[in-house]
Amino acid sequence: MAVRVLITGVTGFVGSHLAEYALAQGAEVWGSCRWRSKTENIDHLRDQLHLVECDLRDLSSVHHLVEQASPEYIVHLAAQSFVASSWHTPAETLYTNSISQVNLLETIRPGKTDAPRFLAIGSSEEYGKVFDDELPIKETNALRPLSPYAVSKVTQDLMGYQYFQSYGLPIIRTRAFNHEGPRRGDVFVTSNFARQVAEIEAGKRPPVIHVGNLKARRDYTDVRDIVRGYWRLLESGEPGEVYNLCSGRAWAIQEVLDFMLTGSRVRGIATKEDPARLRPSDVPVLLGDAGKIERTVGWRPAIDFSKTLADTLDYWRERT
Ligand code: A2R
Repeated sequence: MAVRVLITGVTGFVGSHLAEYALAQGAEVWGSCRWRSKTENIDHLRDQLHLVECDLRDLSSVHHLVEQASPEYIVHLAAQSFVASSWHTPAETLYTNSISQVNLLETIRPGKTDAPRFLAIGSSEEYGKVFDDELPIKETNALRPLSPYAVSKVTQDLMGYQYFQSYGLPIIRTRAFNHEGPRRGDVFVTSNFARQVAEIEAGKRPPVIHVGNLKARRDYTDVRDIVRGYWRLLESGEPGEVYNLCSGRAWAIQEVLDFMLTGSRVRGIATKEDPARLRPSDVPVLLGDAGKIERTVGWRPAIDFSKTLADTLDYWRERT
């Protein structure tokens, strides 16, 4: 019998890749979307997915969603996912990210003996301020969040811990570091650079790339590796535990930019700093240790990040 998986936020960047992966594993895939959700990421999968309309902030809609899908696995991806937006909408970010998850957990709690295995999606942003002697970051590191988004993810993470402790729900918590690839929203830096380069190549904008903080260093993994890791955790992660997903190598944003410029078909593209792209406090370095997930479920990334960047650039070239 095919395993039934419910993916909240299936229309999003990660959701669409996870849906592809789950279908390839032979799973029956259910997903939540909103009436206004853009479906371009999943249009190619439409006839293989069961879609249920649901705003996760509404408890009765969440009851309906879970009843319809009757899942054995839930991957709760839906969120206000963008750090930069969270500075402008802190209340909405905290509300959406915490209330959506508590609605799901309250819905599965009464039948806890046969409750679905639940993946709570945190983020490396939860670590926030990290000192040099704490690198690479293990799951035991202190959480010192530096943005409203990060606080919302700490809330989701600790809520997962509390529901596991209080009710024994099979909740596995994740803290993925940056993940990129085709379909990434253009508000995220790698995708944004790729889109700008593709538009310059197409003659749609002058040969100048607008940039923010190029010094920040991030641990990047391909989204296709991340969803494979999520699936391994669904199958055999330890409930109550938390897992980093990362590559263990940090790229400066400057290196990402250099890669895009070198790969561009236009020579001599200039860069210009845009103050609107700088944040009130930015995490300088995020570099993770993926030893725990590797020991537990045998996962490690397989796709080189230069391929991720090249595929992202091609994605924007096709769309431009
Ligand atoms: O905003 P929509 O309608 O396009 O749908 C987004 C969905 N979403 C919601 N779904 C139901 N009720 C809500 N109140 C609600 N708010 C947002 O979450 C979309 O389908 C998904 C977010 O997709 P992306 O922004 O592309 O996020 P991404 O990169 O796939 O991140 C997945 C997870 C998130 O928890 C992030 O915080 C984490 O990975 O890094």
